[in-house]
Amino acid sequence: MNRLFIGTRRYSSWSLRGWLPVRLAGLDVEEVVIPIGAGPSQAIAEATPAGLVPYLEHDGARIWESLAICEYCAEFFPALWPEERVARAQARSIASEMHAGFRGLRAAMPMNLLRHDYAGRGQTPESLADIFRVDKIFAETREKFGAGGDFLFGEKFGAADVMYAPVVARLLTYRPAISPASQSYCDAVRAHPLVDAWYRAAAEEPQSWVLAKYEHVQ
Ligand SMILES: N[C@@H](CCC(=O)N[C@@H](CS)C(=O)NCC(=O)O)C(=O)O
Repeated sequence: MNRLFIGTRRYSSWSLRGWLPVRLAGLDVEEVVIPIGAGPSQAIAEATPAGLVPYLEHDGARIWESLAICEYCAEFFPALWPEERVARAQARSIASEMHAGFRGLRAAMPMNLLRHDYAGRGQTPESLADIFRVDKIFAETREKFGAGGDFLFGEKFGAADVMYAPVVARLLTYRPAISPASQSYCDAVRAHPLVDAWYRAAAEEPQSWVLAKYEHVQ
């Protein structure tokens, strides 16, 4: 059975990083949504190898970790990574940097897609340092590799954009000061049809999945 396990769309930033490449690659999978809870979920622990979503089962392969899901999807849809070697190296580096880091940002500014305005909240020295670095990554990457396109590596929305899409969601909700170039990138990511589809599905989720800890960020 081909299945993609994801968590609550409004909060689960890692699930978005798994879902986007699966959809970009056009894999035919059934989506299984397991609502995330205030603490670790027994249902997620039972359904997935590492007790984490996203988790993909596809034609006998079992893949967990969002970056591994990106790599798996790129086997079917190589355009997830830039074709050119130097650009591809940059894409892999910034995607890995996201996957392994930015803990200050993630802790202080949890993703909440349905909160349209948390302006000024979540600003800690650590989150602001991470945002400074993200802003630099967006600016440098687009300047060197963007070729005037909307996304990090030009016209194609690829794996690096996937890894930063939940960061963009946070920047749009918490509205820290970012450069105009980063702002226009954020607007382009938000307007991408798949990102928009994820937001619309998040808005359809039941009220009973709302978690107080993500609704009262200071
Ligand atoms: N490094 C993992 C992180 C995955 C992760 O932390 N997922 C969270 C949801 S966003 C989760 O499943 N938490 C366990 C739970 O809620 O029970 C990845 O890249 O996929």
